Amino acid sequence: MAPRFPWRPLLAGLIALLLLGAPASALAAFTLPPLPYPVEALEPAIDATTMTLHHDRHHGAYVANLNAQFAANPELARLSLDALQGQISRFPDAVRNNGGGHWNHSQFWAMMAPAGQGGAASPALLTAIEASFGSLEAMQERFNQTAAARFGSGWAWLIRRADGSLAISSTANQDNPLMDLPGIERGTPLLGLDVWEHAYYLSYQNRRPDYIKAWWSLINWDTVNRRFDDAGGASKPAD
Ligand code: MN3
Repeated sequence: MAPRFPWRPLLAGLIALLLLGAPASALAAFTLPPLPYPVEALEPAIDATTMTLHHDRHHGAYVANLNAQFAANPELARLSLDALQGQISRFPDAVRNNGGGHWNHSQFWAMMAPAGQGGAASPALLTAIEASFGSLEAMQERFNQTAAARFGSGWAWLIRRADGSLAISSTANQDNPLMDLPGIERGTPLLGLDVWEHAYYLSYQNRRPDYIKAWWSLINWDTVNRRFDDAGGASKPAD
């Protein structure tokens, strides 16, 4: 009798492969989100080539490099991208830089919209801005100064502090206000601006202040309003 085809070991092997293989592939959990608008949608403030390079290559590299850290840092598999930010001090610099880069850029795309399509600041947010800065214009002026003054690469932020007040802050490299690191003012980022040269150099070269000014035409206030409400709005936390 001819030997039977080894279905049983083959099937066992396949099941083992699925069981062992599934967690391995699930480890590489982070994915590059698509832009919420076409690459040319933010022109002329941000050109299509910059958007393509910035999203596909720069943000794409942060995601790929973060996923490459799973083997050395298996606890990454148990954390959402949001939760990772608040525990970043436990991880090596490669996770800090790439995990921050992934979070920052994911928010950045969603905080922008084609000019004229981003709505306006809600009455609740405007009230909070006026309480903390005096006026919307004064907040923008403070933000612009902070973004222009960031030496080298980094981000400028409008944050909601835990007590409901708003503040302008800045972080170096790919750090952000959610990170549990010394020297970072903690808060919920409502608005963030990438002032790395890769974000503006093709159109603006060394004229970072012109990029900052043009960027205000792209604010997705609907997103900012929702982030403010989700963070608790103007209300102070219960004691
Ligand atoms: Mn960038």
